[in-house]
Amino acid sequence: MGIGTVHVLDLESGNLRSLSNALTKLDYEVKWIKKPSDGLDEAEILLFPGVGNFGHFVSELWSRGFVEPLRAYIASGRRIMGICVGLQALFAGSTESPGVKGIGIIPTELQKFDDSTKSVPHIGWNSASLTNTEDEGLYSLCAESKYYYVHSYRADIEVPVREGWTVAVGTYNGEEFVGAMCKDNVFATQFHPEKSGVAGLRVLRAFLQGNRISNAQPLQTEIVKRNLGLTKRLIACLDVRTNDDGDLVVTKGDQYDVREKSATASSGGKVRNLGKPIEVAERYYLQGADEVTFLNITSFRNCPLVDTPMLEVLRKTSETVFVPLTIGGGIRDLIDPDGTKISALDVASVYFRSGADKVSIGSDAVIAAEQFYERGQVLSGETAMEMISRSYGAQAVVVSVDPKRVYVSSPEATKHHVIRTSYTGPNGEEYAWYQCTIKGGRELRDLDVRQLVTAVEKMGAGEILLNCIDKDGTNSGFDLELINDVKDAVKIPVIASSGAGKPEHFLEVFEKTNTDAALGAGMFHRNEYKVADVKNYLSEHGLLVRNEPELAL
Ligand code: 1PR
Repeated sequence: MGIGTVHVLDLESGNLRSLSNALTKLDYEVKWIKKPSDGLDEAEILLFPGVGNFGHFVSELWSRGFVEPLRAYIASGRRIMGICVGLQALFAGSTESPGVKGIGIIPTELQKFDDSTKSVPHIGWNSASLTNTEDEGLYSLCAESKYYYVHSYRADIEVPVREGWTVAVGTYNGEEFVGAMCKDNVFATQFHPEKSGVAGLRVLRAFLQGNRISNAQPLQTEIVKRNLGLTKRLIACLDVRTNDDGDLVVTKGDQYDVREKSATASSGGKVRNLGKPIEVAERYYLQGADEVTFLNITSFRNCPLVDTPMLEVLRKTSETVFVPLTIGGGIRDLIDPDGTKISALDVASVYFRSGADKVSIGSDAVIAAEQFYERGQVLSGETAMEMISRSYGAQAVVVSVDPKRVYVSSPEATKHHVIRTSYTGPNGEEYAWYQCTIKGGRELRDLDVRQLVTAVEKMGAGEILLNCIDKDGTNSGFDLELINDVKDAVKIPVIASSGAGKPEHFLEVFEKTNTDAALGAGMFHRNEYKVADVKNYLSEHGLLVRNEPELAL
């Protein structure tokens, strides 16, 4: 028996499992409301979560007859908390979906972030700071904490403040936005408290308990100023597969070869075993990882979807790990061994329902991009990326890229986009292009990385996970030339991956490229460094990172 009951609006959008896990962790029992007659009348505390596209979400509210009952609920004085698009739906509308009316208790529209100087969507850990010195603190929001955001449209603070709302602000490269806001019985956060580690759980708990000014943080302008803005995001990645004994293990390759090298040792030739996925993920969460990514690296071998062991890994991990989880490997149209066809959208839905916040698409994205060019750069509307981002939002779709360097003597020697490289090729070549691969690097394709990333951005990808086969597992640092080239080509955030061997490599990639996030694997799996070591190092060198000062709830 929990300590209380909370009603949660369920419009089947995105990952409600994480919210439910967070509420279970806080000892609350969840009652789902799919239609107004599901108990909205008797609700005393209502959570109103939303993800994805404003128009899609708000149209669902209208078509299920929720708008008037929600207005009545709010007017009754009972507590309600909007989350992400749940906050946005309280506004009159959004330029994301012209003509679609929101609930409208704040008479202004959301605007898109300016993407001329920064990546959009705004993804990652940012502040929600009370900047009005009269404010006494709000539902445990802490000036020193960071919260997880993912959105492309922002609510301006001016109108809510004028309308008497208490507003906690975030800033993203000079643009301010509402991070959280409160007036009487209505509280809303643009960030995801259920994905914001301990800091987010504290906010959720304070709201559930009705402690509006609990743990009030005296406003210290210096702390607020120092902590403003988006942090550099650090991601721990777990390549997962079944080993020769049939166990699901975290592994790590050298340039994608995950088998032990020594043929004489007893372990020679076997799949490297670096731990159990759920335990390893929890360890990185506790060390301060901003996100955890699982890549099911042998996904191209068919097995029935419902038996995919990664589903259980996600379910269990999401019970204890309260930061975003990405799952990659096998996100494409599938045919189960019994002949049942399952669309990529349905595959993704199964993963979201099991606790994933994002899906990462590798091979299927390359094939889709090739077809996009064959059609003369025309969208089909039917690729996995397009379908998943239409239903769940672009932020839920990551494209994982596995490129290999190809050296050429001059730009004319290839039809592909080349870079001039300072690491010359084996025959002194000064130019290189990056060739896309599929099936974990096993198959080379006639497509360069720039063609791929520009095509998938058009198809609705929200983020690029940029691996590099040449650098993978080498501990020699990231391929800065590749990262700069890709950053140059797209507006969506890029995660630098492959080659991290020590904290200095993370500092280098953040200083010498505009990457939005960086990912490490081997150096963490081998216990050479903890995630916190990297964060401390970056912080000592003046970079803004998320370092939760207090881990106890
Ligand atoms: O093609 O959609 O089924 O997805 C398969 C996914 O599995 C892709 O994302 C692909 O990158 C990944 N994958 C396939 N084979 C391998 C392999 O290693 N044999 N792993 C593989 C790719 C890349 C990173 C790695 C970093 C950092 N792993 O996630 O962890 O390179 O490593 P490091 O810091 O130790 O250098 P699909």
